[in-house]
Amino acid sequence: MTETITVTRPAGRVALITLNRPQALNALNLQTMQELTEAAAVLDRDAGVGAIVITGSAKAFAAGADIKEMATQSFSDVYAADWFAGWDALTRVRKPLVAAVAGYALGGGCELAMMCDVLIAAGTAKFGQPEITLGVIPGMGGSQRLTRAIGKAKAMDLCLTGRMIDAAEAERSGLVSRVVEADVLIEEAVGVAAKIATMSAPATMMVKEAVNRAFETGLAEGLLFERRVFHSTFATYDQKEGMAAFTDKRPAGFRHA
Ligand code: CO8
Repeated sequence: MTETITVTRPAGRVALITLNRPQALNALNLQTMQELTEAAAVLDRDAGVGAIVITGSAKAFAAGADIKEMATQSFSDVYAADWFAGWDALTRVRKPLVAAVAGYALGGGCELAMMCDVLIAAGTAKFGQPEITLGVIPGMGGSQRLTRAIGKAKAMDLCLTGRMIDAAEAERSGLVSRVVEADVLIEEAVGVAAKIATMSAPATMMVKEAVNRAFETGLAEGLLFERRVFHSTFATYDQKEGMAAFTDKRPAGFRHA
């Protein structure tokens, strides 16, 4: 039984996952992450499903990660729990994912849409990475997938200013593949998924794998990531203790936090 999403089967081999936290504009809390990734994994294993559509409401696809849930977390909390790493499960779904976006797709909402393979927007869609206005940066792939999708100049613009772009600009930028009227969004997205679901199942998975390969990181990026994480260890007690213990020639008393 899920509380933050609903799962339906609107057409033969198509499953539709609808985010369902209207009171929070579908803000993505940990429960949503768990329910959505689990539902997608179950559908991925279901031989009767050929493609999966993910959508929100008319007002909001998702207005970001849940700020109220995050607000009081410490560095140790988010680091130890590896916040947002659970979303990676969605990118391991092998069947094509179609995002149907109406209204706000902000922060984690934009990042969730970008984890999908085909992104269809209603004319009402608004995309943005407003994390900078909260004093943080994108944490679910926004700085990486957005840059690959729309290029450095636009990604820097969106991530540094937090401004929103409308569906037309998102299409011009290459973020979305089609823009449709809001009242036919689900119908169109389900139609695209139904068409994909008629194709060879292994071929659709191979296309997905092949296109996604184009997004894989190279050595330089991996090294930069490693270096930045290395830098962040200097925020911990254990780095100070470990290095002091070396100098003092004694065993380190790590707190692991
Ligand atoms: N989280 C929690 N609650 C939210 C969120 C959110 N992201 N967005 C909206 N809500 C809630 C509001 O608080 C409000 O609840 P309540 O009625 O209890 O006050 C309800 O949804 C309705 O929202 P509004 O009244 O604000 O609706 P409006 O139509 O006036 O405004 C907006 C709509 C413009 C979308 C506005 O709600 C907004 O700006 N939301 C926040 C958008 C945002 O900043 N998103 C990015 C979040 S951060 C993120 O996604 C990644 C963080 C990565 C950090 C890494 C850390 C490890």
